Amino acid sequence: MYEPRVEPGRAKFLATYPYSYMNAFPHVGHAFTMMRVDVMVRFQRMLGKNALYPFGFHVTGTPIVAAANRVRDGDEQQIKILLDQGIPQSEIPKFADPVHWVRFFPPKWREDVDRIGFALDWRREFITTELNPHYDAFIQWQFRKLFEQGRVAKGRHPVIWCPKDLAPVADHDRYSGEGETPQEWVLYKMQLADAHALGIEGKAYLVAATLRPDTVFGQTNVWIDPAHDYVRVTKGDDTWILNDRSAKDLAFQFDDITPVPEGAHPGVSLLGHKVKAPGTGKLVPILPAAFIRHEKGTGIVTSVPSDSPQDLLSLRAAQEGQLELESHHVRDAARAVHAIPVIRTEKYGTESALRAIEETKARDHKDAANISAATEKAYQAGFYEGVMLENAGEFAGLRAAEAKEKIKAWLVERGEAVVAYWPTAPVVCRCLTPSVVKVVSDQWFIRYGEDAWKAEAHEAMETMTFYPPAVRKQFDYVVDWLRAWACTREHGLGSRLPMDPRWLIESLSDSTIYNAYYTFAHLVETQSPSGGPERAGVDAKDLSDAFFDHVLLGKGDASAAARGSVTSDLIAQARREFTYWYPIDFRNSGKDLVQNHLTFLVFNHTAIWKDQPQYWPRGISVNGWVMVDGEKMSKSRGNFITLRQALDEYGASATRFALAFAGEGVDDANFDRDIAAKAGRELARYVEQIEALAAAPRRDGPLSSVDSWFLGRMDRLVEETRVNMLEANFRSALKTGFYDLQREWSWYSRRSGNSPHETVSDRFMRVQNALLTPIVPAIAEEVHARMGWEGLAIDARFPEALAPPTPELEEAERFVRDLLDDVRNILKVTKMTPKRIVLTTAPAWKRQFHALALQMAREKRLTIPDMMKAAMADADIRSKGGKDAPKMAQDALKLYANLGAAELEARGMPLEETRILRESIPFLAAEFSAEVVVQNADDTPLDDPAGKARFAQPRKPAVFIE
Ligand code: A2H
Repeated sequence: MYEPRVEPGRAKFLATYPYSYMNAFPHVGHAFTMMRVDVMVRFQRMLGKNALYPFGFHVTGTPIVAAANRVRDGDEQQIKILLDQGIPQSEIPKFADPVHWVRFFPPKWREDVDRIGFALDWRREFITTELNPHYDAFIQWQFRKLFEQGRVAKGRHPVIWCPKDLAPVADHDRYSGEGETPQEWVLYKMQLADAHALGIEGKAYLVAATLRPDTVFGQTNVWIDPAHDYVRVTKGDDTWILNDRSAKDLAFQFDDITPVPEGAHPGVSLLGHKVKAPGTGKLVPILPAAFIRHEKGTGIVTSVPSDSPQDLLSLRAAQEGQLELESHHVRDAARAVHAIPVIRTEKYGTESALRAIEETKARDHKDAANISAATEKAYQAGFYEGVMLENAGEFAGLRAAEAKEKIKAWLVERGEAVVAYWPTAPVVCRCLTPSVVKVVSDQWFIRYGEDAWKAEAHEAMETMTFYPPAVRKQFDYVVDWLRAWACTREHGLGSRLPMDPRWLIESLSDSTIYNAYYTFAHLVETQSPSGGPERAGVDAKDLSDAFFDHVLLGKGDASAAARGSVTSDLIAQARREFTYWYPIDFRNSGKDLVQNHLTFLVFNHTAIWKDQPQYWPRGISVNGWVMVDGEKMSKSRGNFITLRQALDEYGASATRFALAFAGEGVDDANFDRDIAAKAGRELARYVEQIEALAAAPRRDGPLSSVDSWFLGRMDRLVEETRVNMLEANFRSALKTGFYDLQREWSWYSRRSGNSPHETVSDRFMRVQNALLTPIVPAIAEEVHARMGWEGLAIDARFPEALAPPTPELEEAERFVRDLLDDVRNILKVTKMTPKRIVLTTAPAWKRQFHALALQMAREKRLTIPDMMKAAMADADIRSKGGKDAPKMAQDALKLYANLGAAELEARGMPLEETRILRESIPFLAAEFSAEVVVQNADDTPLDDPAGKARFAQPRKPAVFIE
């Protein structure tokens, strides 16, 4: 049913979901994301497209192997994770073998996704890694291509690194800290003027970490934490003093760092000494500060009071003796220090720090919140807009941001600074070890940092559709921000790097262009990871580079690429499949993959299909996380739901309904268990509704205005639903295509005295069923079959809006609906049981009055004096309503002054109110079980026992009830 074939000439739609990692059962979060692809595929099929939704299984990487090892080692926590998933104790030992995971989970996934009814083409399934030699050949080819283009290369780069696993820690290898990257710091080597006074032989340096080397010429002193014990390490021939944690961290970046045992230096012992400031060579004092945090930098901070609010306030504190540990020597040394301006900004002149402190009213050196605000302000002004002053020597006149890079290089060159890295925020590996930054040089990288490649990625994205459109910005940002990506690992499952087979390609790198593999997978693959029948396929050994070159790039001819089981016919067929199905039309994933996978996908497509932009992706869609009952899904909260639990509990259609209802856009979605529980009943009611409608007596003959109104209203909702679907706003589609339509239908039923016109009723049944088909196909199929309609629901066309919009009829219905509400309210307030209801519509002169007011409102010149002038110019109004005019002008102003153009348009539409109400008498009489009289205030004689008729206004008939 979902195995589409190449049909030249027929538009196609390829939609994909990033294959999941096979270490657990799918949960409702997975289901939500997959469901979005499913709804889109089904919708596109109903638009007449040949739609393909393939599926695969990702097993590349370390988590499966790590988990298998834990099972082997009897790790209780890991075993519990498996038991909690319903795996029997007796089966557990098998999970000590990683391959067992790979064999176990895909069939389970298939069971679940088939049960929920995703429209998957199983012929194209596959698993990744060397365990699948066919896919492996494809990945090898891909990496050879990237290597030939110089996009995969060995390099020296900082990476987030696990000191326990001895491997880079990519986003999905992380327990926490997703998205954090190595941040570059500059370490100043501040040489101690009197190292041997501290018992150190040779050159010794305090090592201070800064993010602002552009301020190097403004250094006045250096801060240490007097209460902390610093350590000493040797670095080559030199001695470095810094805190213990940073010494350990830096050992991952510099080979020549050796700890010096017993090399502790209590901070306080450093006070009274001086160091040479890099860049200026001036001797500056070591002073104590209270703001230093030892989890950051080196625990030693150079001080630039002109540009750093923290430094300036700490200097004041030291000068005023506010720190306990201080001696008067320290105080005197501090008092000799004065800020040295180095940057001029338009906003703050040369005193950024001082002025920012004034603005934020930071009180003292401990006022952390205000200091941080001041720092941000000073930074924005100084770094982005500031210009270097004369004392910056060769850097004078440069913008600070530009000077930063140049000064950094200059200091490094002079041997006064080195570059080092820390993660932008703490990262913890899945093995629960805190990560560090390591500068690796024997590693392979994909060079996402190259400007030329970034430009290609931007170019590709220009013509792409993003769902929702706002995520485009994030993609642009990520393209700019990405750096070289460590693409290999020593351990785990994967494909080997062809250029250097001791390395395995890591899991985000082997999954960038694999959507192309789906297009011909069914022709080459043999195994069925999900437990289906074996496929004929080919011998993987025969999948040469020439094969992929021809099939994917169109190079050479099919016969030249033929080898053994890979015949030229098969190659030609594979090429037809690829050129037909590619590119990707819609790839949908959770928002966590924007910063890596989805952006990598764009990068790699532009590289592999360098001059063939017709194969670059066309659409990328992103969704938020799925909460359950408004809370983050977690095992400990007891709201973690696997897909199979949801299916057991609610059934497929109700689960689908609740997933579609859960949300849209990048905000977090919410799977509401109440909605899921109710959806079953709601859908059952829907089936009954259609059956009852088909069986009910129906009216024929000409259409009434209410019939026409409903047809028009329904088509408006059809159009809105179509747009919602196109934009992947499936929750809105459910609202317009089901809830709104049902509400209008029930109004229509009442209005037509439960005697719908057969044309209306037939169309409603078809339309409603079609609008529901992408979301709950099984229900739609059920209705379709019971109705005996031709073919299948899933093959029906998505309805076209046929009826022209009918604004007059819509306005008329709104008028009746409002009136109904008014009468209801009166009855509620007066607690009356009505016998007779008299409705009086406004007299001609009042209609004329309002027409004038609306006209003036449309022309944006509605004021009381002007309104009065216009009213008095009208003889009829003057004679009949002269004394009421001022009050009416005030009311009109209130009514119309704030309405938008569309509403003014609607209100201005002339309605034959009396006629409409007269036609509605049977309806109103039935709604209120009372006699209903309709008249116009100009009628004579008037049926007006209580003198209510004079309250009649246009669109608001006077109501008298007895
Ligand atoms: B900056 P972020 Cl002119 N504890 O350098 C507290 N603060 C530390 C630290 C530690 N262990 N290690 C470094 N820092 C400071 C210069 C500078 C800095 C100027 C202006 C702003 C500025 C001179 N001090 O930082 O929170 C260092 O001071 C503004 C934030 O990781 C380092 O750069 O961004 C900065 O904090 C890094 O702080």
